[in-house]
Order: sequence, then structure tokens, then C-alpha cells
Amino acid sequence: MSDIFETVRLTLQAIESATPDTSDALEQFRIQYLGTKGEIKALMEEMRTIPNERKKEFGQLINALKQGAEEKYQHLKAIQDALAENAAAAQFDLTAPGEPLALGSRHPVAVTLNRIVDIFTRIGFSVADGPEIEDDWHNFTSMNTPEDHPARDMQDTFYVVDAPGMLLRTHTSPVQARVMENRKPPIRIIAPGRVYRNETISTRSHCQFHQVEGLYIDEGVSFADLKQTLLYFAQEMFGAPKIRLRPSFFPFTEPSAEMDIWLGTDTEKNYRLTKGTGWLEILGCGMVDPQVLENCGIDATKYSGFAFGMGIERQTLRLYEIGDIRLVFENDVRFLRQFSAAL
Ligand code: 2NL
Repeated sequence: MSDIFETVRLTLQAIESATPDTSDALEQFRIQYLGTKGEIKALMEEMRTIPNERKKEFGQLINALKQGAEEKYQHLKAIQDALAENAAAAQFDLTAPGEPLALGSRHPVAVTLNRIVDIFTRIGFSVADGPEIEDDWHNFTSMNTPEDHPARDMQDTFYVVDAPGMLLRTHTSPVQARVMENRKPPIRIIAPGRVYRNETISTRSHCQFHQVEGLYIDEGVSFADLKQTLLYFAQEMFGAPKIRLRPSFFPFTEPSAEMDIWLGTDTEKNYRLTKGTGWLEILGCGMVDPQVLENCGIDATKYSGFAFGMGIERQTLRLYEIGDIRLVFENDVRFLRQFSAAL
């Protein structure tokens, strides 16, 4: 009986004087005193041999023992963990060279866009932008698109369900409409950006494209200015020696034309691309319809202007001889990486 109390006292002393200063020793300490087969557990099991009048005293001693062992263990464990962490940190070589960062590359559509912007800014055009969610006026009505025009069809245009009359712009003309409303000529701008078409032909077809439109309004701007400006563009962009303008129709220009560049038929590729004609269609253009000028608050008796528009993806395919437009939308890095040298 007194032996067991003596054992508790000795165990308490042993715990107090223990100095487990390595992680192995500390683990040993834990197993010896706090483990499921440890000394404290064994002492607790002696409870049934203690006479009732001393059970309380014994219980308190055992609790003190258990608490003392646990506190010592937790305290030393915290110190050892902190030391281990410091040791790991000390091994970190601050002078070692860093992990190489993989550099991304510009998307080929962005490269194409930058080139177009570059060419036009060199001859005095500045870049304008505007909202991608537009109203009917700036996207259609101001641009002379009649109420029953097929482009307004739900099949072709994304309308905002909760906002009647609002839509995703189908071209960047509304950017130019806004500039005309807010500025006086001379106006010489290009408007690059995202445009949206509801392509219901296939669920896999893309609904977002990029476009650049250009606008030049001043006193006495003529079709000759249009022709020379676009010839300069064709030369700079594609190295094309000459252009051809074919009559066409757009609701916002009169007269209107499609511009082809001369590729020739001397290579098999050119022959295929131009269907044997040597000419490749690049963009649409024309003299801004006087009604469009008036719609946007510009005096059509005093001013005239030309405008043009082109899809950028198409120019990208041309520039890099990419065979399938889906490649430029999929953004597979194995494809994109090939343009890392481009600007
Ligand atoms: C095409 C043809 C074109 C325009 C866009 C325009 C803009 C204003 C006034 C008049 Cl503000 N016209 N833009 C003119 C002719 C053609 O785009 O095939 N685009 C992909």
C-alpha cells in the first residue's frame, strides 16, 4: 500500500528530472510515461487496490503526474519542432540560382492585331475603344442597319435578356459612332477589339472574334485617300505589291468595296489560296454613308470620310499560314509556343 504511493512519488521525481533533449529521447519519454502501456496507465490500474478512503488522494496524485508528464512533453516537443524548422531553414541556400520561370508568348491574334495597329498609327491613326455590351442605336440604327436587316436577327446577335435593346456588339463600328458623336473632325481612328456573333451552325463553332475597323473623316476626304491608305496597309502588312477594289455593299458605306491583295499564282500555295486568280480578299471598305455621318452628329455637307473593317483571325491565318481557325481558339500551348519569337 505505502509502496504504491512511494512509486507515484518516485515517478513524479523521475518525470521532473527527465531531460529528453533529442526527438528520439522525447518519443521514448512519451512512450514510457504517457503511452497506452506506459507507467502512468499502469499506476491508474492500481486504483482498485487502493482502499476507498484514500482513492481520492491517489486519483489526484495520478492526475498531477499525468498533467506534469503531458506539459513537459508538449513544451519540449514545441521547442524541438521549432529547432528542426530553423535547421531546415538554415539549409536553404539563398545564393542558389532561382527556378527558371517559363515565359509565355503573345497569342498570334494579338501579334497580328499589334502589327495592324502599328501600321495605322504610323500614318496618324489613333486607337479608340468602347463597350462590348452595346445598345441597338450604336451597333445598328446609327449604322443604317434597317429594322428588318438579317444581322439583327436573334440567330446572328446575342441580346441581353434582362436589358431590352442591349446586345453584344457585332462589329466595332459602335466605337466609331461614339467617337463621331463626341468629337469634331478631323477624325482618324482605328477601333480594334472583340466582337460577337451568334453562330448557331454548330455548337463547336466560335462566337467571339476580333475585328479592326478604321475611320477617317475630314473636309475633302475622297475615295483616292481610301485607296492609297489601304494600299499602304497591304504593302506593310503582307508585302503585297498591289491591291484590287471590287464593288460591294455595306449598309453604312456608299460606295462600298472589297479589297483584294495580289499574291500571284507562282506557288502551289498561292494558287490554292487565290483559287487560281492570284487575288486574295482581305477587307471591306467604302465611303461613309452621309446618313451615318448625320446620325452621329457630323455635318455631311461639310465633311466626308472613308471606313474599312477586317476580321483579325483571318489575317492571322494568312500571316502565319495556319490551316485551321480552330487552332487559334483552342489555346493549346504546343500551338501557342510556336509564336514565342513573334512580337
Ligand atoms: C468587313 C467590312 C466594314 C465599315 C466596316 C464603318 C464604320 C463606320 C462608318 C462606316 Cl463608323 N463604316 N465600318 C465600313 C465598311 C466595311 O467592314 O468585312 N468587316 C469584317
